[in-house]
Amino acid sequence: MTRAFYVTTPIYYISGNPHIGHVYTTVVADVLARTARTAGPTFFLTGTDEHGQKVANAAAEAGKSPQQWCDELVPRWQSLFQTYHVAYDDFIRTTQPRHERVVQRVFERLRENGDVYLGKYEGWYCVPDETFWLESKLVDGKCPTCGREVQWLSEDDWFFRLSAYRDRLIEHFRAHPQWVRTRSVYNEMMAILEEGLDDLSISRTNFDWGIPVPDGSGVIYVWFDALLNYISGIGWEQDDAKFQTFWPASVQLVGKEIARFHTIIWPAILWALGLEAPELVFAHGWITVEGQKVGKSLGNAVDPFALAQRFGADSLRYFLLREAPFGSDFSYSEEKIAQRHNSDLGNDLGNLAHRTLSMLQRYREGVVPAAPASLPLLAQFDELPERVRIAILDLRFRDALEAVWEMVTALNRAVEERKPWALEKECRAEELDALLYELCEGLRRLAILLHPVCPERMEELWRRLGAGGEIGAPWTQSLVAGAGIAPSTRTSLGEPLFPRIELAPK
Ligand code: ME8
Repeated sequence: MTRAFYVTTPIYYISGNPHIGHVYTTVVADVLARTARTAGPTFFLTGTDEHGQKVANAAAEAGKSPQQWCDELVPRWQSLFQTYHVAYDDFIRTTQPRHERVVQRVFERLRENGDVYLGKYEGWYCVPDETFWLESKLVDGKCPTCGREVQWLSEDDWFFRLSAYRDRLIEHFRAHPQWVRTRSVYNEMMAILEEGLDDLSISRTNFDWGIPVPDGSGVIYVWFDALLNYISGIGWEQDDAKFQTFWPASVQLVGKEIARFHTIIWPAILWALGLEAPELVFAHGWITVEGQKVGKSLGNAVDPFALAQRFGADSLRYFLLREAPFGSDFSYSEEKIAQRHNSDLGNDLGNLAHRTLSMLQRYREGVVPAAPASLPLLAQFDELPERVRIAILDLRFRDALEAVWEMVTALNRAVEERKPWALEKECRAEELDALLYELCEGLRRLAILLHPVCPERMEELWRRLGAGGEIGAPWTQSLVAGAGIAPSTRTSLGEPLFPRIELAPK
């Protein structure tokens, strides 16, 4: 049996509006989950990180209670993900009782086993990043990550004995050189480990928007709280069957700025609980605009609702996966999105669909002809589904799409070389039937292969083809085991799938 697949995104701070960076990680997780679901049990968790000083400050500025603020904002995030056709299995909010219970239980468990102890914290704190910093790490007295002001904290806090896990972390990194990707993040984390680890303060007493420390003063540090969503969201100590099925996570996706929390602090917490570390933490690069990371706090966020309306959610999804190898930074601009949309989706794929379906209308009244004895054009792509699946599950999205485009290109080339209009004129009906059938069947296979990336548009293509059954059905069966498009199926032409986008000249 295939092992179950569990993919997570970071849970997002709801201190402001979502932007394209949040869409990015969530869409990637969705593509993984949609692909994994065609092979076996899959769980995809995303959600919102609602505690901490940063959210409390944002609520106070808006004149609202933090809870009211969160309750009002969560639907915006959920509708954003819906706009981008994200099919998560669960959406966790850290203010939900199912999560709060887990955080308190973990805290108590670790206090009992000595991994959590009372001490004094004196040092610097960056509120926007919700991160503690040693004096020596500050750059010009400011946060080394985001460059903003830090505040001095002096509190009696609870500490997590992170330093005790250093050797095990180093061993784990050495034994599993692939468990943290990309390689540069792996190296960066190794360097931190080699430098040494301090224990981590995990409670705060100077504000109160958080999960209360059980039988103590203050609230639990937002990162300690937030990381635990990955296990509370699959029922740790609440739904054993589910938890056993899905833990350890197969892929935890994060932006590289929070790699340290996920590859150093998180495994240590898990080990303190007697649980396994995730199989893979993939820390990806940033979407940038004019060399700057897109982010709400840096003020260059782009409204993702407006982008979906302008370019189409599926075109954005395609752009995000195709533009750069997953892992590296890449710059975003409306011109680049429009270019990908017009060339790959419009001219290549959309045109293939449109010319096939319109020739079918013109020459065969929209009906799929009889299947020929063999499919020579498609035979060269019999291995493609497996190649694509392997590339996607290895997070090489660009490779996967390039492989699919080999087939798109081959089919377009076949139309140009074999000139169906000439076959029609010369009354070579059998040859024309064979070609049209192969093009239709090719489109059906393309719809399945691209469904994880462009779910809405591919479902539309599926309908136009009149293809029966489920588009997301197991790939190997529906693609290779002969369940091809049935002759006599009635197709429809419709408007272009990816209509051309003209950008106004600047
Ligand atoms: O860090 N490019 O939440 P957050 C690519 N609550 N991805 C980006 C991005 C960009 N410019 N900007 C944001 C938090 N992201 C914590 C996480 S998890 C237990 C707690 C994505 O709202 C990327 O995945 O600041 C990044 O790590 C995440 O959004 C940060 O979201």
